[in-house]
Amino acid sequence: MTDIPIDPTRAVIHEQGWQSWSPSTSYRPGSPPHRPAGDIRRIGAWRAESLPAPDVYRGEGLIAVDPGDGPVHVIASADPVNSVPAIDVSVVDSRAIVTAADDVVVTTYDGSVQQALARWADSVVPRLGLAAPRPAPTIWCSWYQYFTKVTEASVDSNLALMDRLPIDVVQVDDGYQAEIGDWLIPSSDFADVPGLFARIRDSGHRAGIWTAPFLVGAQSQVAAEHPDWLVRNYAGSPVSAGHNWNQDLYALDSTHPGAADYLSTVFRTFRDWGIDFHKIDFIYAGALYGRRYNDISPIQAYRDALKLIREAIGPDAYLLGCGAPQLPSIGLVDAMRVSPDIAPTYLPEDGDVSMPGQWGAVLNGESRAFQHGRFWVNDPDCIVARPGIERREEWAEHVSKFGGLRGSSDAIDQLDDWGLETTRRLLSEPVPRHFID
Ligand code: 9PG
Repeated sequence: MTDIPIDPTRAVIHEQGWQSWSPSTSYRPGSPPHRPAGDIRRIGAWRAESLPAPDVYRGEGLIAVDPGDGPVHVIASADPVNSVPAIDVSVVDSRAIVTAADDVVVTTYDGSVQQALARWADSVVPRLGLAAPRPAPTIWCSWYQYFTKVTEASVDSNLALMDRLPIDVVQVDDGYQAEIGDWLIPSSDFADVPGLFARIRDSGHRAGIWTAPFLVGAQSQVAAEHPDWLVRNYAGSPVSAGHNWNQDLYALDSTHPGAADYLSTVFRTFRDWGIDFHKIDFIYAGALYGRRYNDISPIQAYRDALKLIREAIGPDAYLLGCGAPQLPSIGLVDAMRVSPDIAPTYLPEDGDVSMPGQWGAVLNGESRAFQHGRFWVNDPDCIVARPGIERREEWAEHVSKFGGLRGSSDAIDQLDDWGLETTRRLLSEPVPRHFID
């Protein structure tokens, strides 16, 4: 569709990944792009419908080519929130050959790749009539210390020490619920979920909760009772939304009136419990291809579902997207996770850079810096500063430089002097309006 002359020794190609965890980074021609370690990873952290040929650079709705001897070319969807075509770049000698499945627009900008992407984002803001994002609260999150083993008692014990840190919101992550999809049924480690949120508020903090609202676990009650609420393929089987928590995952069909009602009830209930911070996770599942009750595009279904959640949580609640398609979320969230998870280890477990580890978290946090302050507040993932976190000093530096939303995720009694001091500093620092001017 277009051919860009390049200097192959100096050129750079910048891929934009589909969702929060999908690697987004720059490559020199000839260096192989990161690719998923297998189908489960592709569905759950890359893009289910997208498997580029080897030796092709692929951006989802957005890719940039810096030819090395001239202005940066930004190739982007003509309608980035509603249509996210895969855009491929293959390099042949001194040419970058761009092909795309749908309408894309090529614009050239002077400066670095990040500056060019920032200029492109600047052009999107007025086109969509986006307001400047609200400043983010500071949060404490249970995940990176307790993972799924979180208990009501462990949250309470941190609540008792919370005045050591400048925290606005105490956010309970994955683990309070009985199953993935059964958001109003407590796990056996939580005797009184609404009571816990009341105690959080009584302590002077705002209350936050994690959900994966468009996921339905195969072992959940909602899957057993409402098989008609699942997105299906044309053969009639539920579409795979991946595999995690030792079970197959399906996608909730938010266009089904019963499922839509259920989603509303869940979030209205949380609102009644006094919760006004929502981390909605794994929301790529709302935009998977498949057969839905209403025959609308996956992205349309996704955007409608996010609006439904906003309606239920109220206009003042703070909404953080995670595992979220990036471009289709513009205008619908206050903050956005822009990276794979941070983890105690630097490298990801199975070598797949979309998986938890500081390496992938830093790559994406840097590559998506241009989004901050334009589309939303960038969430680089939580500060973890306790002893035992590999290369914790480097992580703190990254959060300081690229952290829009600032959160802490250590058990407070595990922090040594350096950890406590650093966490306090990162939570108190002023956050710039933009990371890239
Ligand atoms: C809770 C966590 C935390 C975390 C999120 C998300 O592909 N995977 O298997 C995969 C699992 C977990 C994960 C990301 C990917 O982490 O980013 O902050 O909320 O869920 O389960």
